[in-house]
Amino acid sequence: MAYETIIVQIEEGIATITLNRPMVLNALSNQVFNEIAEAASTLSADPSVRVVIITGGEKVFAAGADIGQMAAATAVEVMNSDRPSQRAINIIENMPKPVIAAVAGFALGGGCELTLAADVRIAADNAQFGLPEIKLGILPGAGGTQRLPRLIGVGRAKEMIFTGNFISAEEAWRIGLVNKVVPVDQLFIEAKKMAKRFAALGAVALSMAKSAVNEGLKMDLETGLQYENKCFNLLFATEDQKEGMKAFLEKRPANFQGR
Ligand code: CO8
Repeated sequence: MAYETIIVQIEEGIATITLNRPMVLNALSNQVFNEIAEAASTLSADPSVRVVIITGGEKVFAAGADIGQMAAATAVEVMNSDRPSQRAINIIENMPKPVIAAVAGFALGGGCELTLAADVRIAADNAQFGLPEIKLGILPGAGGTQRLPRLIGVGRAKEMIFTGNFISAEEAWRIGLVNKVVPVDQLFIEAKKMAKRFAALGAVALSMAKSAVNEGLKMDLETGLQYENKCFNLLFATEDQKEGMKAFLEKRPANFQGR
């Protein structure tokens, strides 16, 4: 599929999805969400892709869902739409490989919510995060009311959701919303560095570890521990487990094949 609102590049097993609507600060129209969903599904199924980076470039991540597109919608239209935003963000969250959000500039509303579906968030020092939906008379409806409290705790999440205030990259790091803050000119270098570390590891183990965390968060502790145990057991059927442990015992780097 030829994309019009995103750019997809693949280099040495690392795929980068770049949001590309600079004139409207990468506002996320339904077309953008549909293209993200399509790209993420394609990259999920491509065994040569080990890690995915999602970014908006060095100036802005995304200033939210496209307000122009939503302004005149009726409740019935919104209810009956197939919710491209939720669908795309869920696909990103459930990709069977690590997803890194590399965030510069504004990550607002649906843009912030998109970053919450990534496994790791790296912020440039010019990044600003916020859920300003409340100021538009709506709420963060692309997962923000659910994923944000799970990530940073209920109190801080409610403050962000109820005030719509933007927070700096430093503050986002302090409250655990982002993993790392780097100078903006280092953003892609750091994201690639982390992606390369993931890419060198066993793809099946990474995928199972991601599933154990994501699915486990939906379960009570006892069920989650059982699920973790099943994932753990299954990894002993992989060549990567044999190779990883053999390499350790032979005091050499492991050569994982992703099977
Ligand atoms: N949607 C559409 N266009 C936008 C958006 C947006 N979210 N954000 C910015 N733009 C456009 C502006 O209209 C402007 O266009 P033009 O040049 O034609 O006037 C252009 O981008 C540049 O923006 P500004 O001139 O406003 O730039 P500033 O630097 O002055 O301000 C801000 C930057 C502070 C980011 C400001 O643009 C702003 O407040 N944007 C809106 C932020 C916002 O409220 N985001 C939340 C949107 S709602 C949402 O995300 C809901 C998600 C869940 C539901 C999903 C269902 C689809």
